[in-house]
Amino acid sequence: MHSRVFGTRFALSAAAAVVAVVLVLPSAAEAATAINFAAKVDSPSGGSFPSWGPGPSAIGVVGGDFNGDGIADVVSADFQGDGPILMTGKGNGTFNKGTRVGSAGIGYGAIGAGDLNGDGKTDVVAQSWLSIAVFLNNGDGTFKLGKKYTTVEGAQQEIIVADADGDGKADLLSLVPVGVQTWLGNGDGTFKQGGAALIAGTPAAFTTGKFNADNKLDIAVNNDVLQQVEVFLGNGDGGFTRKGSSTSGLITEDVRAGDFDGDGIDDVVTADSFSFSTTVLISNGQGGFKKTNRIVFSGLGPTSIAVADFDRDGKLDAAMSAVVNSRMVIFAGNGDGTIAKSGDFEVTTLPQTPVLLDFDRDGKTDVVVAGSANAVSFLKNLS
Ligand SMILES: [Ca+2]
Ligand SMILES: [Ca+2]
Ligand SMILES: [Ca+2]
Ligand SMILES: [Ca+2]
Repeated sequence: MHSRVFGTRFALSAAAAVVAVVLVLPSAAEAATAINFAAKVDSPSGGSFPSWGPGPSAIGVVGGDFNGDGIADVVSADFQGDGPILMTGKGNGTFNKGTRVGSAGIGYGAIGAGDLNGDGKTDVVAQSWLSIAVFLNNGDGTFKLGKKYTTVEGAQQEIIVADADGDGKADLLSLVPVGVQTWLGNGDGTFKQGGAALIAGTPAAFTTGKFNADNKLDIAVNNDVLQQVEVFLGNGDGGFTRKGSSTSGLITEDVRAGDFDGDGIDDVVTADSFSFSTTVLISNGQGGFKKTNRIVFSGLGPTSIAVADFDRDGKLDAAMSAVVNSRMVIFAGNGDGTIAKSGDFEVTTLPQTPVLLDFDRDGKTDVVVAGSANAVSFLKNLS
């Protein structure tokens, strides 16, 4: 069932690409901007990840310092392999060959990271069709397999580490067929099932964020059936209450929170897979949205998006993978809730989740992305 859904998504994306190429060539207005990146530098993974192509997960790679040397690393899902892969950073934007985080079985397409047992070391969690696996970090980039939990994925797999109930212990939020399930952390790397955010439709992706003025963790979920983003305000106990919603694009594969208009409340940006658009929905501060800013034909096959301030002007920017032509599309934020496409850069084939961190330690946020060519691409920020 899963591979049928995935196959359909990709086939339709590819078909839509042919139409879009014809339509997009004459116009693509690009803003003048100070944001710029060097040509890609690839590091081979040494394995066969990520081998899934587009579809199964909104977040298939995460960044962080997993071996405690102060240099940013990446952990990637290895969908057809036996557990996630760690590639440690060399500090110059290149990475060492991958090592397996642990053996948990195949089908883990979604990855999350955070300190799950409070020892100050960044742990890894992965979601497959039917389970969640925990990998506890020994501190040197080796891990011990923790408990596994039974679940069922949504339209995609996605798992995020966050403190949903505000008790200082990391919790897990994961996509399920009816929305997002909370797993409350016990503080020792184990979890118990908590509240949920339920939607009428099929959830394809979600993001954590701050969608009203209180300090309880909120989330926004993309509903693939209604083609809209739905905001759920946190109850403070790991459960959520649905508030507003607004239309995103056609088959949105990813949604991320970020404050694009500088009012202190998160907005959302979506990668609209089948409409080839990128949509910013501006929050009203009460869990709803008040304005839509959409860039049409933003990229060929948007599949995943992430946010950061690339040029350090205090205005949030974004990077989006375009899977059909293997480009990383960069958007410059104007600070008023609008964004403009500032360029796109060649990356490895079938690029998935952009990871935005300072990988070469020059103080500027770079882009790293994994694709289907057994490599990660590094785009050095020259802004
Ligand atoms: Ca490191
Ligand atoms: Ca907690
Ligand atoms: Ca805002
Ligand atoms: Ca900026």
